[in-house]
Formats: sequence, C-alpha cells, structure tokens
Amino acid sequence: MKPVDGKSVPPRRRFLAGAGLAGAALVSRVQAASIPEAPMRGDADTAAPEAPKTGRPFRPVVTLNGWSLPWRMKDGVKEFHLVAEPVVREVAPGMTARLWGYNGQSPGPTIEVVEGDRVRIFVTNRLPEHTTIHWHGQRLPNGMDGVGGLTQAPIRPGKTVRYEFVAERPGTFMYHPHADEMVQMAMGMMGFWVTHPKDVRQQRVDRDYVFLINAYDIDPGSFTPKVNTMLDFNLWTWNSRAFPGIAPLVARVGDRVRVRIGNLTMTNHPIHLHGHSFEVTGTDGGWVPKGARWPEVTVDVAVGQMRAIEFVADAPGDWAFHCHKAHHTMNAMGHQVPTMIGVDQSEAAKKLGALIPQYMVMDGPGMGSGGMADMAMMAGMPLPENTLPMMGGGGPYGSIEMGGMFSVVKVREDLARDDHRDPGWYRAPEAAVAAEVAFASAPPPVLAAATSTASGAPDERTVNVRKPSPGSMHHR
Ligand SMILES: [Cu+2]
Repeated sequence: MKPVDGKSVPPRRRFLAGAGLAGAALVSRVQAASIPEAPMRGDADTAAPEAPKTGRPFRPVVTLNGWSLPWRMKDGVKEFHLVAEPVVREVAPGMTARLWGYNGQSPGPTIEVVEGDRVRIFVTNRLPEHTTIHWHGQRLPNGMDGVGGLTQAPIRPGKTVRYEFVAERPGTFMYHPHADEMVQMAMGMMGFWVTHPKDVRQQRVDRDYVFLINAYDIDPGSFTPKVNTMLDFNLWTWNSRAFPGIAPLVARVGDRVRVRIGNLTMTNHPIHLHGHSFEVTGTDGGWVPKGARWPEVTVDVAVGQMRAIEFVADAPGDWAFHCHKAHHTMNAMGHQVPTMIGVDQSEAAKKLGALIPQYMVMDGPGMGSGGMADMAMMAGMPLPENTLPMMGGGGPYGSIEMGGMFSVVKVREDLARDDHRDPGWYRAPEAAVAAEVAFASAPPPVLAAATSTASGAPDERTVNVRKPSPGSMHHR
C-alpha cells in the first residue's frame, strides 16, 4: 500500500485518559498503546480482493476504485482502525479534489466482516472539527449508533473513540458521520461495510462489486467542495470518481455478478444496466426472499438506501452501466443556455468566431445531427485548471459522450476466475456492429424553428449564443 505523503506513520500518539465503558468510549492511555495500526492508501486504484488471512472465511468484495481495510484479531475480536482526516482524491485523470475521508482516501476503506463477528473499531479524529461514525443499517447497542449528542459525545479533534458491537445481520451497510453532517458528507466522509454470511455457500456469487454514490459541488478551477450546497451539486460520482475515472466492472461469461450500491447523495439515482436484466436481491433491511424478486434493468436507489443487484453475465461485450438521469452522466457544465436546436447560428458563429477564437455554438446544426465534430471541439476547448470536460473518455468507436456516473460492465469469455483487471475494449465482429447504410436521405431540417417561432421582425431577432463559462455550473 502506498502511504499518503508523510502519513505512513500510524497516527496513535496523542491520546488522553478516557471516560466510561458503556457506549462509544474515548480510549485510555493504556488502551492507546495497543491500538492496531491504521493502514493508509493514497491512490484510487481498485485493489484486488484478498482472501482473509485471519478470522472466518468469506468471499471478499471488490470496491470500485477502492480497497478493504485490514484488521487484526485480538482475543477473538476483529479490530479495525479508522482515521478521519483530510485527503486528496483524484476524481478522474486531470482533476483532484481536497476532501475529507478515512485512512488516506474518500470514500474510506470498505470494512468486511462475517455474520456473528465481534468487531472493535477505533476511530481517530484528525479533522479540524468534531465527528462521529454512524454504522448505517446495523443492529447494535444504542450507545454504538454514532449519533453525536444523542448516543455519544462527539469525537473531538485529536481524540480516539472505540466502537464495539457484534455484526449480527449479514448484508450491505455504510458508515458516515452523524456530526456536522451536511459539511462532512459534502466533503466525502463515508465508507462501505459488508457483513458476509457465516456460511460461505450462502448468497454466493462469482463477483461482488461495491460502490457508494456521492456528489460534490466543486467550482471549475477549484479543489474544495462547497459545503453549503443543498441540492445543486455539479460532480456526480461513484466512490468519489467520475467517468472516465470509474473502474469497469469485469465479469467472465456465465459469472453470477452482484453489485452493491449505497446512495449518500441528496437525490435518487436510477441505476441502469445495458444488455442484461437483474434482480434486486438485497436492500437496507437484508436479503430479499427469492419469491419476492422480479426482473429489472433499472434500480432506483433513493437517498440513504442500499441495493444489491444480481445478474448472470451471459452476453459478451462492453455494456454501459450508469445513472439514468442524463445530467448525472455529465461533469461540471454550463446549463443556463437556451435551446438552439433548429436555429441557424452560422452567421452569428462566424462573426463571433472572428472575435473569440474558441467560440462554439451550442445546439446549432451539428450538435443534434452528427454532433461528433462539435463534441470533439468541446473536448479540445481550453478548460479552467483542475476541471474535467463535461464528458469524455475515448472509446473504440469515438468519444464516449458521458461523464459522471457512468461505467462499463465488461463481459468476456477468456478471463481467469478472479481476474478483475480491465480487459480493454470489446471488439464485436464487424458485421454485428450498427453501421451506416448507403441510402439517399433528405437533409435535416435546420431552419424550421427559426422561421416558425420568431415573433419580431427579422432585424429585431437576437440569436442567443454563449460559450460555456466557469460560472453557474450546477445541476441537481
Ligand atoms: Cu443519478
């Protein structure tokens, strides 16, 4: 594991004598000496799943662009150490964000335990303000529920608190603060938790992917999220990554694939898979009985919800997997522009082009019909520092006009059983790819709207044309 610069030393030096034993408790000086190391990670690579070296066996999950937190067994208890701290996250190549997270990254590492495990989690606060951790969805003693002020005193900066409970129910969970929540969630403090069934044959799948849905409001050209945003976020991410930064979900033909999704944004996300149908097999409350499942191609994951979906990867190819809100598959963009489809802007564009070399027309002829040239032009437009293009990522047939919450399920015949590495692009046989046919079609109607909807005299008409600007790039 790569340490974050200067952070490879385990943070466990500044503990003071602690308080009571009931509920989440401040750890004492004596306990501090025996707190497990806090492993750190600084990169956004997808870690290969590791079979457990201690404790009971389970089939590990794959955290997209993330990793699982190692533990140590002590007297039969699984001990973890989470450190809440400022982190630097690469959202996609070309953009990093200054977030808050755990153990070097946002989201924090995934915690994997087995049904019935007694779990002890030390949480050290290296943030400039107090925090807590709530273990979302768990059945646990009230004093371990992590709601600041209600079930425990907040963890003050520099302090370490101990949580301890038995992971009673197998399933899919999350963790996040219940302290200064709006700020801390907006800054990326969250992580995934999986409790595996004690019988490894239960709920067994060949591949088990997990990610959290999150969203940020980061002005183009800046690095730190705006923390007072309520709904108007402009970066739509999975595990704090935006396409083309999101790792593909790789499967071998015939594999049973599970994807577990948790939503910690402030809106719902209809997650859609191409080329397959799936069933929702798990929710926040546990596994869905077989007789209560139905086939779907889209699952709406509401705010604060978790869903596990499963399908048999039976169709080789590169299958889009994305949020179906179209603006959630975009990165920060200017959207306060009028629709100009059907308006001939060529004259205005020529004049403006002479004044502003990088000027481009939105929705002009070419954007709707054969818009690739314009999209390519957009991709080549100069952007503010540390800003992702609205969409992008080269594909085998041109630019993939997506950003944000978009990834690819890559199904291949020739993969090894647990190989999760990106196999590259799928190449379908040429005859099986949608292709242009020779056919004399009529030219597209480009002027209809301009002549039928304009109300003023021709010389009074204005043509509203704008270059996307760094300002007001919000969408919910
Ligand atoms: Cu969405």
